[in-house]
Amino acid sequence: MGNSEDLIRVKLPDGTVREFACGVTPREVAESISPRLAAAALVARVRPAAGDECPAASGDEAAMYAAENPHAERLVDLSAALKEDASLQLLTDKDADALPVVRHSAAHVMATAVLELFPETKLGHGPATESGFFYDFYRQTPFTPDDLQAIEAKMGEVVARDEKFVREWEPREEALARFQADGDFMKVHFVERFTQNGEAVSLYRNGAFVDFCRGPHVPSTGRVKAFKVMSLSGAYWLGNEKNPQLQRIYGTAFFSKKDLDDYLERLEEAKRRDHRVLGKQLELFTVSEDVGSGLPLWLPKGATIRRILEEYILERERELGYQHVYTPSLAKVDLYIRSGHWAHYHEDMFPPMDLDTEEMVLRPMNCPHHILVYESKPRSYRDLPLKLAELGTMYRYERSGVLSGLSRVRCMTLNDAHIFCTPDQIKEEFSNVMKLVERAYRDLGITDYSYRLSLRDPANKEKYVDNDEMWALGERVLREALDGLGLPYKEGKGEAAFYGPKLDIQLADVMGHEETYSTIQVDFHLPNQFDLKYTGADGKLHRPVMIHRAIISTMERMVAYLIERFAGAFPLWLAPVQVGLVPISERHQGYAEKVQSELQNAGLRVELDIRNEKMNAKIRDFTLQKIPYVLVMGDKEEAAGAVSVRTRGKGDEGSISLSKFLVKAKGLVADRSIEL
Ligand code: TSB
Ligand code: ZN
Repeated sequence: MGNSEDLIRVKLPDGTVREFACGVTPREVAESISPRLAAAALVARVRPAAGDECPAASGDEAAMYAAENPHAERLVDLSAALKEDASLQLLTDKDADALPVVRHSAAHVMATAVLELFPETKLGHGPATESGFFYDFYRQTPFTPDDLQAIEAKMGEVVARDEKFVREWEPREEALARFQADGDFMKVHFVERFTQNGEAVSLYRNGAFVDFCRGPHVPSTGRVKAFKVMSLSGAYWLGNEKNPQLQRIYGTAFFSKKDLDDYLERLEEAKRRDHRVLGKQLELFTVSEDVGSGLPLWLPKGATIRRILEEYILERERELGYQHVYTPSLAKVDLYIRSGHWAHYHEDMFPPMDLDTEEMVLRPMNCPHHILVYESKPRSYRDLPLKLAELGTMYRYERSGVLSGLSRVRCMTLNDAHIFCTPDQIKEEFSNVMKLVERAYRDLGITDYSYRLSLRDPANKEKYVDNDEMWALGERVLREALDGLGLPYKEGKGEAAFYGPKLDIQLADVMGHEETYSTIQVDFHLPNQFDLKYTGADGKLHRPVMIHRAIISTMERMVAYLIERFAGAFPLWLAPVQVGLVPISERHQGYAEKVQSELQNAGLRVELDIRNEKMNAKIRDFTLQKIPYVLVMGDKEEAAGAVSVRTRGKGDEGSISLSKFLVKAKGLVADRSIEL
């Protein structure tokens, strides 16, 4: 496709176009620009000038091995020959897109090390993942922790040898015969699945190691600068338990030692905050196999936090004119057929219960029930906006692989409401909901959040109501509201509810992993399905619009977040036990009980430790429970009507009068202060 027989035109990111001999490599182009760039480059991004502009294939298994689309933008080795006019960008460790290439190259380094140490091992595949890479191995003997260490050390040697990654081509039949002869059953499968008869298959060699792979890779093993072997898990070949069990070794790699260290530090921090660990340690919740996965049991202390949250949000909603209802957690299947849940949300529902007279189903959402409350009497424009709210318990059949502690469960209670309003009222209601979200986040100490406009995936017909006009309208309304409030947002295709687009509010954990918490959804579908009406000022019947909204998400997910946000050290107003009391000896127990009842009468949650233990042991136990205040009482305190205060995170703050302590503590609770 060059201008003449032997020349091609290469367009660089600054817009300049240069001519090179056909077959020039990105490395040679880089060298012609600057030796520094050539040395820093890891991989090249190429977009053929003649090509359509379809985006580069993503890293899933198929894309890794499938034949390259010659016209797509793609990443290529620095040693790849360029044979047509193209735009070219050289990626260095400044480009996030080069990181998966480093990680996949690290997977080859790992496989090299494994084969050197354990030559009988058979290779599966080794893709980059969001947080690193893995490689699947088949070997009868399980790898031990010592083996993993040896593998990591050997990887260090492979990196130090700085072997070039060289791409080679082999006729398919020869490659297959070789893999077959070696018993490489997984490679045989990949070659058969991802290449065609008569083709040459793509191999990558470094030193003596060869892998069937499509690439690209960094230029040499030495460019894998910072890596770590992380963990080992089992996986069945092709996910089928009848197949041999593979050993999947996970690793991670970064551009630099510093990036790796930062990541490992964050990982430690995440472990320290893990709500599943803290939930156990602080006695907040438990999951019992006798009940089932995804069905947590709230222990008294966790239930206390939840109750406070519930009361908090109910109070805010009452102030804003919401009306609270109670509705049952199940309904006839017909209700969900009518709403469209049955057609579009079936997979997320528990199977129905077949009763003699009817079929019932656990509700996956509360909306249909609230719609029936709306319908319980004729409504006029004067009733609107009508805001029906409920801490609604619902059930979703989440796949067992995605369940996690409290953050993703199968039985959940949502701070739910459905606002029935006229089209004119949408904007104001939307903005009121946003204000409430911001208020609640402020009170809960949540500062880091982002907005996502969740749209449907128009290609996925089963998952969404099919009505283009309605989707366009919902999207426009949300965009206008967002722009009106000046809120920055990103878009999430395929993240909408089946009945309409959503504005989701995303919170990230320490590892940067995002989940949706608050959500506001504009819905033109359900009012139609249920033929909802109100009498307008004109005396005629009109169709209301529905806004679905959740402020503090499900109690489960929000408590999971708060546990991690505060690493279990809750602000005073949320702490299940706010004050721990430690009498210095038995003879101070009477005074301690007096202090206890005084604090309790003031509405504080108090625990008195009367075990026959040393004072220091009691203080330590309260401290481990992350209780905000520990009050110690001996002769001196009793005589003065005082308490000796140990504040969480601050230590011994000396004696103050009980009344002063009370005023301070009550003030912090009333202000919902984050600090003590
Ligand atoms: C807001 N009908 C609407 C409602 O009126 C609705 O149910 N929306 S939802 O499907 O997006 O769910 C609301 C919120 O529940 C989500 O934003 C999310 O924060 C939370 N949630 C969803 N699934 C789970 C789950 N499996 N475990 C815990 N919380 C969940
Ligand atoms: Zn709803």
